[in-house]
Amino acid sequence: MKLITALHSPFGRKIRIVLAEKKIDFELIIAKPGEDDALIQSYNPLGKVPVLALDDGRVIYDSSVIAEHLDYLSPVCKLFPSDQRPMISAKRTAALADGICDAAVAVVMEQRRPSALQSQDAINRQHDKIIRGLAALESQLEEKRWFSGDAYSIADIGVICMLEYLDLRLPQLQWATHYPALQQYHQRVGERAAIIETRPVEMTSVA
Ligand SMILES: N[C@@H](CCC(=O)N[C@@H](CS)C(=O)NCC(=O)O)C(=O)O
Repeated sequence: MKLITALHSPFGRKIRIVLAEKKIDFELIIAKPGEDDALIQSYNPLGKVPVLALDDGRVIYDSSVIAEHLDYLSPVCKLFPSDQRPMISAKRTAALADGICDAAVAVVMEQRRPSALQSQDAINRQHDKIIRGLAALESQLEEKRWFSGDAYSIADIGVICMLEYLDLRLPQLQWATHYPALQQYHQRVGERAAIIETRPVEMTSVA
């Protein structure tokens, strides 16, 4: 199977972590939106990465669907709880983390426009989503070891990818100084091998 993604995409990183945790072999095709749009659009009409191209010709997107497919493929390191309540809780937390990433991507894209065309209102609206999302995750985590139930799951992968994407693209937020439970959680979970080996090169530590 082939994974088509940009290395800095938090959504693509989620899938690289899932593949590493589940020890599934794949071919990585690096494609950047804005530079490799024709290639990306040939797989996904939305022109977004990540995309997973299966050996039987099927193509899967978006990242949440890919992650669920990979979890179904291999029993190693089950990432989607099978019981309904923890499964919905894990998916909801993963959706919240993805939504924060969507807002962070929107801020970055707005800030890349010529300054005269940028809308501060649009930036503030996305920024507020990020802050509300982080506050919700902080209170959801409390003293817990994992976001969903008593095991590492897709929720944890989504949250870690989101936190490290904020460090990479919006370091001025300094989320770690405002959310101590998330900061401690990140220190601990960020030491997993699959997370270390997929970390963007600009980020060499979890500090
Ligand atoms: N919901 C999608 C989001 C994917 C996404 O927004 N990817 C970004 C890169 S981080 C992208 O490809 N953007 C290009 C575009 O929106 O045209 C997923 O989970 O896969």
